Amino acid sequence: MITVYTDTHLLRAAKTELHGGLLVPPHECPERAAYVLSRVREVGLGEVIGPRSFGLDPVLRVHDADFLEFLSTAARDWAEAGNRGEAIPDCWPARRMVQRRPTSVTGKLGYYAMAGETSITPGTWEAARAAADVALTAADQLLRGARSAFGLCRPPGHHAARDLYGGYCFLNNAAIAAQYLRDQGAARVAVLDVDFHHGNGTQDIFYDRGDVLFVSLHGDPAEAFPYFSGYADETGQGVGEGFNLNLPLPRATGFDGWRAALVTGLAAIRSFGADALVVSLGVDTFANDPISFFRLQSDDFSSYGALIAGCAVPTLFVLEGGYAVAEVGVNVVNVLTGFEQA
Ligand code: SS9
Ligand code: ZN
Repeated sequence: MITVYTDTHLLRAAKTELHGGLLVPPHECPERAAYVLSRVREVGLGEVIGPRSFGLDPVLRVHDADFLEFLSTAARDWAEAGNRGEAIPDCWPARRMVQRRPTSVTGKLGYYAMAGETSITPGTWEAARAAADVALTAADQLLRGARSAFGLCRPPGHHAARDLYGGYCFLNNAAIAAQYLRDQGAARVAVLDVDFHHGNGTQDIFYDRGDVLFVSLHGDPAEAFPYFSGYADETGQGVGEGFNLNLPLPRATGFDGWRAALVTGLAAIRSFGADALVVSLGVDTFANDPISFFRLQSDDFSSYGALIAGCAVPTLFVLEGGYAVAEVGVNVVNVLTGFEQA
Protein backbone atom coordinates (compact mmCIF):
# COMPACT_ATOMS: atom_id res chain seq x y z
CA MET A 1 0.00 0.00 0.00
CA ILE A 2 1.24 3.49 -0.86
CA THR A 3 1.82 5.96 1.99
CA VAL A 4 1.45 9.69 1.40
CA TYR A 5 3.63 11.82 3.67
CA THR A 6 5.25 15.26 3.87
CA ASP A 7 7.61 16.91 6.36
CA THR A 8 5.35 19.98 6.28
CA HIS A 9 3.62 18.57 9.38
CA LEU A 10 6.71 19.74 11.32
CA LEU A 11 5.31 23.29 11.08
CA ARG A 12 2.67 22.19 13.59
CA ALA A 13 4.85 22.23 16.69
CA ALA A 14 2.92 23.83 19.53
CA LYS A 15 4.69 24.27 22.84
CA THR A 16 1.55 24.08 24.95
CA GLU A 17 -1.61 22.08 25.52
CA LEU A 18 -4.03 23.01 28.28
CA HIS A 19 -4.12 19.76 30.26
CA GLY A 20 -4.91 19.11 33.91
CA GLY A 21 -4.89 22.81 34.69
CA LEU A 22 -1.38 23.21 33.28
CA LEU A 23 0.15 24.20 29.97
CA VAL A 24 2.09 21.04 29.08
CA PRO A 25 3.97 19.82 25.97
CA PRO A 26 1.26 18.64 23.55
CA HIS A 27 0.31 14.96 23.31
CA GLU A 28 -0.19 15.57 19.59
CA CYS A 29 3.49 16.11 18.71
CA PRO A 30 5.69 15.82 15.57
CA GLU A 31 7.38 12.65 16.88
CA ARG A 32 4.12 10.75 16.33
CA ALA A 33 4.44 11.05 12.56
CA ALA A 34 8.16 10.18 12.69
CA TYR A 35 7.39 6.91 14.49
CA VAL A 36 4.69 6.02 11.97
CA LEU A 37 6.88 6.83 8.96
CA SER A 38 9.82 4.85 10.31
CA ARG A 39 7.61 1.82 10.95
CA VAL A 40 6.13 2.07 7.43
CA ARG A 41 9.71 1.90 6.11
CA GLU A 42 10.83 -0.79 8.55
CA VAL A 43 8.13 -3.27 7.48
CA GLY A 44 8.35 -2.27 3.80
CA LEU A 45 4.66 -1.37 3.60
CA GLY A 46 5.19 0.15 0.14
CA GLU A 47 6.27 3.30 -1.62
CA VAL A 48 6.17 6.62 0.26
CA ILE A 49 5.16 9.56 -1.95
CA GLY A 50 4.66 13.27 -1.31
CA PRO A 51 1.31 15.04 -1.65
CA ARG A 52 0.29 17.18 -4.58
CA SER A 53 -1.32 20.53 -3.94
CA PHE A 54 -5.10 20.58 -4.45
CA GLY A 55 -5.65 24.20 -3.45
CA LEU A 56 -8.57 25.17 -1.25
CA ASP A 57 -11.47 24.06 -3.49
CA PRO A 58 -11.81 20.53 -2.02
CA VAL A 59 -11.37 21.98 1.49
CA LEU A 60 -14.19 24.48 0.86
CA ARG A 61 -16.49 21.54 -0.03
CA VAL A 62 -16.38 20.69 3.71
CA HIS A 63 -15.37 23.84 5.63
CA ASP A 64 -16.80 27.39 5.67
CA ALA A 65 -14.77 30.16 4.00
CA ASP A 66 -14.89 32.39 7.10
CA PHE A 67 -13.51 29.52 9.22
CA LEU A 68 -10.57 29.03 6.83
CA GLU A 69 -9.93 32.77 6.87
CA PHE A 70 -9.84 32.62 10.68
CA LEU A 71 -7.44 29.64 10.77
CA SER A 72 -5.10 31.29 8.29
CA THR A 73 -4.86 34.56 10.26
CA ALA A 74 -5.39 33.61 13.93
CA ALA A 75 -1.75 33.13 14.98
CA ARG A 76 -0.66 36.44 13.45
CA ASP A 77 -3.67 38.39 14.76
CA TRP A 78 -3.12 36.91 18.23
CA ALA A 79 0.54 38.03 18.31
CA GLU A 80 -0.30 41.44 16.85
CA ALA A 81 -2.88 41.94 19.61
CA GLY A 82 0.03 41.75 22.06
CA ASN A 83 -0.51 38.26 23.46
CA ARG A 84 2.72 36.56 24.54
CA GLY A 85 1.74 32.88 24.67
CA GLU A 86 0.11 30.60 22.08
CA ALA A 87 -3.45 31.34 20.96
CA ILE A 88 -6.07 29.68 23.16
CA PRO A 89 -9.72 30.63 23.71
CA ASP A 90 -11.07 31.68 27.08
CA CYS A 91 -14.69 32.60 26.34
CA TRP A 92 -17.37 30.65 24.43
CA PRO A 93 -20.89 31.27 23.08
CA ALA A 94 -22.45 29.05 25.75
CA ARG A 95 -26.16 28.41 26.35
CA ARG A 96 -28.45 31.43 25.68
CA MET A 97 -25.55 33.59 24.38
CA VAL A 98 -25.35 35.15 20.92
CA GLN A 99 -23.90 33.04 18.05
CA ARG A 100 -22.31 35.95 16.17
CA ARG A 101 -18.70 36.15 14.96
CA PRO A 102 -16.75 38.79 16.94
CA THR A 103 -14.12 40.98 15.30
CA SER A 104 -11.53 40.46 18.07
CA VAL A 105 -9.19 37.48 17.65
CA THR A 106 -9.85 36.34 21.24
CA GLY A 107 -13.56 36.40 20.50
CA LYS A 108 -13.04 34.50 17.26
CA LEU A 109 -11.07 31.78 19.07
CA GLY A 110 -14.06 31.12 21.31
CA TYR A 111 -16.46 31.33 18.37
CA TYR A 112 -14.61 28.66 16.36
CA ALA A 113 -13.21 26.40 19.13
CA MET A 114 -15.04 23.22 20.16
CA ALA A 115 -12.45 22.71 22.94
CA GLY A 116 -9.78 24.74 24.67
CA GLU A 117 -6.76 22.43 24.89
CA THR A 118 -5.48 23.14 21.37
CA SER A 119 -3.15 26.13 20.84
CA ILE A 120 -2.99 27.82 17.45
CA THR A 121 0.61 28.67 16.50
CA PRO A 122 2.45 30.13 13.49
CA GLY A 123 2.73 27.23 11.01
CA THR A 124 -0.42 25.47 12.18
CA TRP A 125 -2.41 26.57 9.13
CA GLU A 126 0.31 25.49 6.68
CA ALA A 127 0.62 22.09 8.37
CA ALA A 128 -3.16 21.59 8.43
CA ARG A 129 -3.41 22.42 4.72
CA ALA A 130 -0.62 19.96 3.94
CA ALA A 131 -2.42 17.24 5.93
CA ALA A 132 -5.53 17.80 3.80
CA ASP A 133 -3.38 17.50 0.66
CA VAL A 134 -1.94 14.25 2.04
CA ALA A 135 -5.45 12.81 2.51
CA LEU A 136 -6.54 14.00 -0.95
CA THR A 137 -3.44 12.57 -2.64
CA ALA A 138 -4.06 9.24 -0.93
CA ALA A 139 -7.72 9.37 -2.02
CA ASP A 140 -6.48 9.84 -5.59
CA GLN A 141 -4.71 6.49 -5.32
CA LEU A 142 -8.11 4.82 -4.88
CA LEU A 143 -9.47 6.68 -7.91
CA ARG A 144 -6.55 5.24 -9.88
CA GLY A 145 -7.58 1.73 -8.91
CA ALA A 146 -5.59 1.02 -5.75
CA ARG A 147 -7.24 -1.34 -3.25
CA SER A 148 -5.99 0.82 -0.39
CA ALA A 149 -3.84 3.84 0.48
CA PHE A 150 -2.55 5.47 3.65
CA GLY A 151 -2.57 9.21 4.30
CA LEU A 152 -0.05 9.85 7.06
CA CYS A 153 -1.86 13.02 8.15
CA ARG A 154 -0.71 15.31 10.91
CA PRO A 155 -2.33 17.28 12.50
CA PRO A 156 -5.36 14.97 12.77
CA GLY A 157 -8.83 16.03 11.67
CA HIS A 158 -11.88 14.18 12.98
CA HIS A 159 -12.86 16.71 15.68
CA ALA A 160 -12.91 19.57 13.16
CA ALA A 161 -16.39 20.42 11.89
CA ARG A 162 -17.47 22.77 9.11
CA ASP A 163 -16.65 25.78 11.30
CA LEU A 164 -15.02 24.32 14.43
CA TYR A 165 -11.47 23.37 15.44
CA GLY A 166 -10.20 21.70 18.62
CA GLY A 167 -9.24 18.32 20.02
CA TYR A 168 -5.88 18.79 18.22
CA CYS A 169 -7.75 19.11 14.87
CA PHE A 170 -8.10 22.02 12.40
CA LEU A 171 -9.18 20.65 9.01
CA ASN A 172 -11.12 17.39 8.77
CA ASN A 173 -8.79 15.37 6.53
CA ALA A 174 -11.04 12.29 6.42
CA ALA A 175 -14.17 14.30 5.60
CA ILE A 176 -12.35 16.29 2.91
CA ALA A 177 -11.18 13.02 1.34
CA ALA A 178 -14.63 11.42 1.61
CA GLN A 179 -16.25 14.42 -0.09
CA TYR A 180 -13.57 14.38 -2.77
CA LEU A 181 -14.28 10.70 -3.48
CA ARG A 182 -17.99 11.59 -3.80
CA ASP A 183 -17.19 14.48 -6.14
CA GLN A 184 -15.00 12.23 -8.27
CA GLY A 185 -17.78 9.71 -8.82
CA ALA A 186 -18.14 7.41 -5.81
CA ALA A 187 -21.92 7.34 -5.26
CA ARG A 188 -21.75 6.16 -1.66
CA VAL A 189 -18.86 6.64 0.75
CA ALA A 190 -18.60 5.24 4.28
CA VAL A 191 -16.39 6.72 6.99
CA LEU A 192 -15.37 4.32 9.76
CA ASP A 193 -13.86 6.11 12.76
CA VAL A 194 -11.88 3.76 15.00
CA ASP A 195 -10.11 6.48 17.00
CA PHE A 196 -10.81 6.27 20.75
CA HIS A 197 -12.63 9.61 20.59
CA HIS A 198 -15.92 10.25 18.85
CA GLY A 199 -15.42 11.90 15.46
CA ASN A 200 -17.81 14.74 16.20
CA GLY A 201 -16.55 16.85 13.30
CA THR A 202 -17.07 14.14 10.69
CA GLN A 203 -20.49 13.29 12.13
CA ASP A 204 -21.52 16.95 12.00
CA ILE A 205 -20.32 17.44 8.41
CA PHE A 206 -22.34 14.50 7.06
CA TYR A 207 -25.20 14.43 9.60
CA ASP A 208 -27.97 15.41 7.20
CA ARG A 209 -26.77 13.34 4.25
CA GLY A 210 -27.67 9.87 3.04
CA ASP A 211 -24.75 9.54 0.61
CA VAL A 212 -22.07 9.36 3.30
CA LEU A 213 -22.46 6.85 6.13
CA PHE A 214 -20.60 7.67 9.34
CA VAL A 215 -19.80 4.86 11.79
CA SER A 216 -17.81 5.55 14.98
CA LEU A 217 -16.56 3.35 17.84
CA HIS A 218 -15.49 5.42 20.84
CA GLY A 219 -15.37 6.01 24.56
CA ASP A 220 -18.82 6.80 25.99
CA PRO A 221 -19.18 10.60 25.76
CA ALA A 222 -20.66 10.66 29.25
CA GLU A 223 -17.10 9.91 30.38
CA ALA A 224 -14.83 10.85 27.49
CA PHE A 225 -13.89 13.75 25.22
CA PRO A 226 -15.61 15.31 23.26
CA TYR A 227 -18.36 14.86 25.91
CA PHE A 228 -21.08 16.64 23.90
CA SER A 229 -21.31 14.33 20.89
CA GLY A 230 -21.21 10.59 20.27
CA TYR A 231 -24.29 9.09 21.92
CA ALA A 232 -26.03 6.13 20.32
CA ASP A 233 -29.24 8.09 19.77
CA GLU A 234 -27.51 10.49 17.36
CA THR A 235 -28.63 8.72 14.19
CA GLY A 236 -28.67 11.46 11.53
CA GLN A 237 -31.30 13.92 10.40
CA GLY A 238 -33.56 14.55 7.40
CA VAL A 239 -32.46 12.40 4.47
CA GLY A 240 -29.43 11.54 6.63
CA GLU A 241 -31.61 9.76 9.22
CA GLY A 242 -30.21 6.24 9.68
CA PHE A 243 -26.83 7.10 8.12
CA ASN A 244 -24.99 7.89 11.37
CA LEU A 245 -24.07 5.01 13.67
CA ASN A 246 -22.45 5.70 17.03
CA LEU A 247 -21.15 2.77 19.07
CA PRO A 248 -20.08 4.23 22.43
CA LEU A 249 -18.25 1.78 24.69
CA PRO A 250 -17.51 1.81 28.43
CA ARG A 251 -14.28 2.36 30.33
CA ALA A 252 -11.84 -0.58 30.20
CA THR A 253 -13.32 -2.05 27.01
CA GLY A 254 -10.88 -4.68 25.75
CA PHE A 255 -10.57 -6.25 22.32
CA ASP A 256 -13.51 -8.67 22.68
CA GLY A 257 -16.00 -5.90 23.33
CA TRP A 258 -14.39 -3.56 20.83
CA ARG A 259 -14.31 -6.19 18.08
CA ALA A 260 -18.02 -6.98 18.60
CA ALA A 261 -18.80 -3.29 18.02
CA LEU A 262 -16.56 -3.26 14.93
CA VAL A 263 -18.44 -6.26 13.51
CA THR A 264 -21.71 -4.33 13.99
CA GLY A 265 -20.22 -1.28 12.27
CA LEU A 266 -18.82 -3.28 9.37
CA ALA A 267 -22.21 -4.95 8.82
CA ALA A 268 -23.78 -1.48 8.51
CA ILE A 269 -21.11 -0.46 6.00
CA ARG A 270 -21.72 -3.62 3.94
CA SER A 271 -25.48 -3.17 3.80
CA PHE A 272 -25.02 0.52 2.93
CA GLY A 273 -23.20 -0.65 -0.20
CA ALA A 274 -20.26 1.76 -0.02
CA ASP A 275 -18.19 2.34 -3.17
CA ALA A 276 -15.29 3.56 -1.02
CA LEU A 277 -14.36 3.41 2.65
CA VAL A 278 -12.42 6.06 4.56
CA VAL A 279 -11.00 4.86 7.89
CA SER A 280 -10.25 7.52 10.50
CA LEU A 281 -7.35 5.58 11.97
CA GLY A 282 -6.61 6.60 15.52
CA VAL A 283 -4.74 4.15 17.73
CA ASP A 284 -5.53 5.82 21.06
CA THR A 285 -7.61 2.70 21.80
CA PHE A 286 -4.26 1.19 22.87
CA ALA A 287 -4.09 0.04 26.50
CA ASN A 288 -1.16 2.34 27.28
CA ASP A 289 -2.58 5.49 25.70
CA PRO A 290 -2.13 8.32 28.22
CA ILE A 291 -5.46 10.11 27.58
CA SER A 292 -7.86 7.24 26.78
CA PHE A 293 -9.47 4.25 28.52
CA PHE A 294 -9.71 1.22 26.22
CA ARG A 295 -7.43 -1.82 26.50
CA LEU A 296 -6.38 -2.91 23.01
CA GLN A 297 -2.97 -4.58 22.66
CA SER A 298 -0.63 -4.21 19.68
CA ASP A 299 -1.63 -7.58 18.15
CA ASP A 300 -5.29 -6.57 18.26
CA PHE A 301 -4.57 -3.85 15.71
CA SER A 302 -3.45 -6.49 13.17
CA SER A 303 -6.60 -8.53 13.82
CA TYR A 304 -8.96 -5.68 13.21
CA GLY A 305 -7.10 -4.56 10.08
CA ALA A 306 -8.00 -7.94 8.62
CA LEU A 307 -11.65 -7.53 9.65
CA ILE A 308 -11.83 -4.17 7.86
CA ALA A 309 -10.46 -5.84 4.71
CA GLY A 310 -13.53 -8.09 4.81
CA CYS A 311 -15.58 -5.14 3.52
CA ALA A 312 -13.87 -5.70 0.17
CA VAL A 313 -14.20 -2.05 -0.84
CA PRO A 314 -11.40 0.40 -1.82
CA THR A 315 -10.14 1.72 1.50
CA LEU A 316 -8.38 4.94 2.43
CA PHE A 317 -6.69 5.04 5.84
CA VAL A 318 -6.22 8.52 7.32
CA LEU A 319 -4.16 8.96 10.49
CA GLU A 320 -6.00 10.46 13.47
CA GLY A 321 -4.97 10.11 17.15
CA GLY A 322 -2.74 7.86 19.25
CA TYR A 323 -0.60 9.32 22.03
CA ALA A 324 1.49 6.45 23.39
CA VAL A 325 4.01 8.06 21.10
CA ALA A 326 6.67 5.36 20.80
CA GLU A 327 4.04 2.67 20.09
CA VAL A 328 1.97 4.65 17.59
CA GLY A 329 4.02 3.44 14.61
CA VAL A 330 3.72 -0.25 15.42
CA ASN A 331 0.01 -0.01 16.18
CA VAL A 332 -0.89 1.98 13.06
CA VAL A 333 1.17 -0.18 10.73
CA ASN A 334 -0.24 -3.34 12.34
CA VAL A 335 -3.70 -2.23 11.13
CA LEU A 336 -2.35 -1.63 7.62
CA THR A 337 -0.45 -4.93 7.34
CA GLY A 338 -3.40 -6.77 8.91
CA PHE A 339 -5.58 -5.29 6.16
CA GLU A 340 -3.11 -6.11 3.40
CA GLN A 341 -2.50 -9.69 4.47
CA ALA A 342 -6.18 -10.54 4.85
C1 SS9 B 1 -6.41 15.73 27.49
C2 SS9 B 1 -7.72 15.67 26.77
C3 SS9 B 1 -7.75 16.68 25.71
C4 SS9 B 1 -8.47 16.34 23.48
C5 SS9 B 1 -8.34 14.96 23.01
C6 SS9 B 1 -8.22 14.98 21.53
C7 SS9 B 1 -7.93 13.65 20.94
C8 SS9 B 1 -7.83 13.72 19.49
N1 SS9 B 1 -6.26 16.95 28.22
N2 SS9 B 1 -8.82 16.49 24.84
S1 SS9 B 1 -7.76 12.19 18.66
ZN1 ZN C 1 -8.52 10.39 19.66
